[in-house]
Amino acid sequence: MTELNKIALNILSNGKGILAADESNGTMKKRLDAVKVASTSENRLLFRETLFTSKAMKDCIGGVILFDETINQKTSLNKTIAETIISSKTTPGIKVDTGAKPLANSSLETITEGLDGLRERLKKYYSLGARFTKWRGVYTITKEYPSKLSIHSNAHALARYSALAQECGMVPIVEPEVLMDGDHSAEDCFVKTSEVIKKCFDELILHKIDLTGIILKPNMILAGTQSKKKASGDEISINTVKCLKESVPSEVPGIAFLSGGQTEIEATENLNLINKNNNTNFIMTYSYGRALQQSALKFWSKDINNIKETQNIFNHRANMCSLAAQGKWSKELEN
Ligand code: 5MM
Repeated sequence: MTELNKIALNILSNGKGILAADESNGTMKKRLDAVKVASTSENRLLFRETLFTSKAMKDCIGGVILFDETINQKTSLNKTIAETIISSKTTPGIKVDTGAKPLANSSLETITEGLDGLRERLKKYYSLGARFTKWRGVYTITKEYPSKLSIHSNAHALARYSALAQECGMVPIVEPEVLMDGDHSAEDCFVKTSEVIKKCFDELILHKIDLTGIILKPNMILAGTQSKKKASGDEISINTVKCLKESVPSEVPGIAFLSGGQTEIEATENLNLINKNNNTNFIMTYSYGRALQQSALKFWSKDINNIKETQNIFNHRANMCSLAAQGKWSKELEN
């Protein structure tokens, strides 16, 4: 077992998953504006420290994806964020892309940037305690998109990023996110997601990536948010497993889904069904941002010093996700 494989398995095994707390300041401002809290660095730290010191960190969270600002902050006890996360036997990780920018010659689509100077940034993050990294490519479904150009160029960037992360001793999370926005069908989502993921692995293999030392972070196979025909939980789970079985090489140790705008319950229920229908050797777990934080953030915004109750809400959500990652969740447990 390589060191990278060990890190990946540590993050994903035993019903654990990933807390995606890597919202850039722009996204965090949107989240905080929505609950009427000022988006200052102090408030961003206060909310995140509340989550990072909760009980669920020990029981349910194998890794936390951080944003650059957060990994450089110190907690109220004057500990670094990485130390705080490691003290729960959880692994700190870091988002290293610098965002999705308009793609030249297909400017309604995006290409994720951040390769310039990446080797040096990775070394700095390693010295700060990060042992895994994240890079997200974003794809939209319409009649003409995602274009071959966007599928190819984002896969190429994901592979170059992965090679640099592994060179530096860190596990790359490869996140090709096919967005839920649009009126496309679940069948369209299946076809496009399969094409996107297959192209990512073509490029990862070309760039000699150790596939046992990566984590794939894909979307589930869902109909678009404006589609008239929604897929049932059974359809979502069966098609998601089928898509991944056909598109992901068997050496990959695990898959950690993004929630992508599903409600907390939808994301939990679908993950549970995916695990019930999982006829692969891949670990299938969560790497949720909104579907782990939403209720906690809403409660916290009413009283930002009520750490205990905010943590209780987060603990519950993380417990539910952890049960879903083992196929042991049921609706009754939500009460
Ligand atoms: C946490 O949000 C991440 C994106 O932040 P920026 O847009 O500010 O870069 C995002 O990559 C996230 O990790 C995934 O999309 C999963 O989050 P959700 O909320 O979809 O589970």
